[in-house]
Amino acid sequence: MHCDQCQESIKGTGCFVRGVCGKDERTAALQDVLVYATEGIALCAEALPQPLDRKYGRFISECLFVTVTNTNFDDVSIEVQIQKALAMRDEIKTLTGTTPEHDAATWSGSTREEFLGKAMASSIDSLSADPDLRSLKSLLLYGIKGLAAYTDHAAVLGYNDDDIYAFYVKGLSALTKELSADELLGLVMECGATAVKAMALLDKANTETYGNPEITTVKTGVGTRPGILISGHDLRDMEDLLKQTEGAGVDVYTHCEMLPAHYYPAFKKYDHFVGNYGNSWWSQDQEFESFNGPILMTTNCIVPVRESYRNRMFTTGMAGYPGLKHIPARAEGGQKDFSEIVELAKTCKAPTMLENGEIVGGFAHTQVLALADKVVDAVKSGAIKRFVVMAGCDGRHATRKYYTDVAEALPKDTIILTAGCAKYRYNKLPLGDIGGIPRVLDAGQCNDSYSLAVIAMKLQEVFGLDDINDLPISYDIAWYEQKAVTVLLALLYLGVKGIRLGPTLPEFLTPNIATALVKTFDLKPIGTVDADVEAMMAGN
Ligand code: SF4
Ligand code: SF3
Repeated sequence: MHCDQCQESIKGTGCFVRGVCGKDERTAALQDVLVYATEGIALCAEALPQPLDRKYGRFISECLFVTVTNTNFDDVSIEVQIQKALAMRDEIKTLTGTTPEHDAATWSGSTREEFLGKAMASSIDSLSADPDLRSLKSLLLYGIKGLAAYTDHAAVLGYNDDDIYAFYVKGLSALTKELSADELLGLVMECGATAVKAMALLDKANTETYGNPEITTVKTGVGTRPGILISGHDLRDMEDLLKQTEGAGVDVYTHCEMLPAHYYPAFKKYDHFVGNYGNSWWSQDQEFESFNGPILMTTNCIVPVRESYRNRMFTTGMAGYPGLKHIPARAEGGQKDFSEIVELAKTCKAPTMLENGEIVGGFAHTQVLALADKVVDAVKSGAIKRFVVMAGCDGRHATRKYYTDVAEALPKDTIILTAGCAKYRYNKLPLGDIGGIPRVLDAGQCNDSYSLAVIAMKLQEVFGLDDINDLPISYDIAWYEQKAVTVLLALLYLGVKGIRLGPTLPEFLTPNIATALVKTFDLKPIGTVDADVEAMMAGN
């Protein structure tokens, strides 16, 4: 195995024997083969007329989402997905009457052994013999993986964009071709452009389905009734679960990236939707234990499951873990059946209290723009000196304390704009407000980083600036998995310069490619807290 797709890959080289995430060699190989199978679909689909039948795009979204860090560790479900992918690829060949001359388009197999026999050909090392070209192809692939996750969420709510599906064909088939660095860089930028479309599509899907997020105070304590804990990013699962638990005598709590569900009007109406339990994904092994009731994991991030809660943890959607019950997909127009989870919850103890406070959030673009006059006045009067975007992912490493320290060290006349699970490093700190505007404005999940871009573009318009980089906004982004790569590419495509990226720059970037990105986009690694805060306050 060789995997280097996340920030926690073993330093300098990637993971070779077992991932820091818990992914073993066989699962890693099967995930690589699944990606390779989607490259085969894309290669064959180049001969299909556009727009593609959406079933191909939707299926590619699902396959790639399976391979996002911490989403699926279940070899059996990955094998089923590979079988379906090969069948789909062959269906396309029948339709077009042509077969591209590449192994990704011609190989066949149906058993685990045959799939594992393709591990070498599917590995990231086979993308190119040239380290810089392999680096660019990795950047493209990981960008497309995150894109696929967001596109899948939108599709679950009935929203699709044929341009995104067309880009899958272009981007994934490019991974099988010998292209120049300039051609690959062009595709990486096109991935950023497509990421903006995907996040806009998901924003539309979420807000048209569940309403515009509103300023909300979420409780972090617990009640006396048994609870169900729901984590991950899938709002449609949230909807089904809330409907099926109404009047059942159990409460529903969010964990990690599901916290922003509380901000949507469609979910606020449920009295039994009571609060958020715990922190970000990596502390789940302790928090799931003390929750005492069933846990539903709708997407990433799963950490190796402890015996103490194994029997009450469930996966659904693209998430999977060996030995856990998986709730099957909903029939067209129907709901998923969460009855087993609800019945189990009724037999469980209430959650053990971890804390008893509040988190304020719901500052997506409509809510912030509703406050635009107040925000603009505060900037003009000097009450707000600077905005610092600290969106992205959280992770296990102690070095991420940097983000807590930056939040605390920033002067009191700064506002932190956040989205994603990165927020757990500072969203419970008493940072105060500026004239009633909280100093931490949480737009929502990582995909809601789109909201932060919309807010920036609106401020640019209000202040009549030609360049988005002239705004008093700095970017201090934390990354972990591939969705953050996608968000980063979207920001670069939008012309944002001078982004700090940490806690480390991606290992899959070779020194040459990292230097090129630093030169073109002024992308920076993080430094010390004091130096970074001083530089950001000076507009650097
Ligand atoms: Fe290693 Fe990250 Fe890959 Fe897991 S996802 S194997 S931790 S690089
Ligand atoms: Fe977090 Fe996994 Fe990336 Fe959606 S839940 S931001 S890491």
